[in-house]
Amino acid sequence: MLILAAAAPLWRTIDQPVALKGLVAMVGLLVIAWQLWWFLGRHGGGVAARESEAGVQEITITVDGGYAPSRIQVKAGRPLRLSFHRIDPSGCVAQVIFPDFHKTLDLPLEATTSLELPPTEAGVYPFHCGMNMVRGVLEVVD
Ligand SMILES: [Cu+2]
Repeated sequence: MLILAAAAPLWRTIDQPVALKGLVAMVGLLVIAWQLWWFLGRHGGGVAARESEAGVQEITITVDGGYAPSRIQVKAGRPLRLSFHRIDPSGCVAQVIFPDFHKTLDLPLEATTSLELPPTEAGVYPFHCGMNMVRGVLEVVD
């Protein structure tokens, strides 16, 4: 025999004050804005590489959920050595790619791996992880 439960609904709408609805919507918009900034925005100005006595520009970039610094400023026409120190176990950042230089660098965990780049013309040269999710920029200025 089939017994139908009394017509109590499984859930019911609890009406909330407009102010609370507005607050929840505002928080949602703030989270969206923060995500856009986090993934797409500029995070501060570039950090300049320092120059060794041999005239090689050098900078160490920490790889931990992102590149720190993620904007690197170097001078045009001088050789450059970028050292990546990876402490992030995520496989996402196990590679860094410099498309403009046709260079791909494997980054072993808990190690510092260096990439030498030839003297370059002024310009903006992005780099990114193997999946193009984590990004940085090399700014070469005259
Ligand atoms: Cu990735």
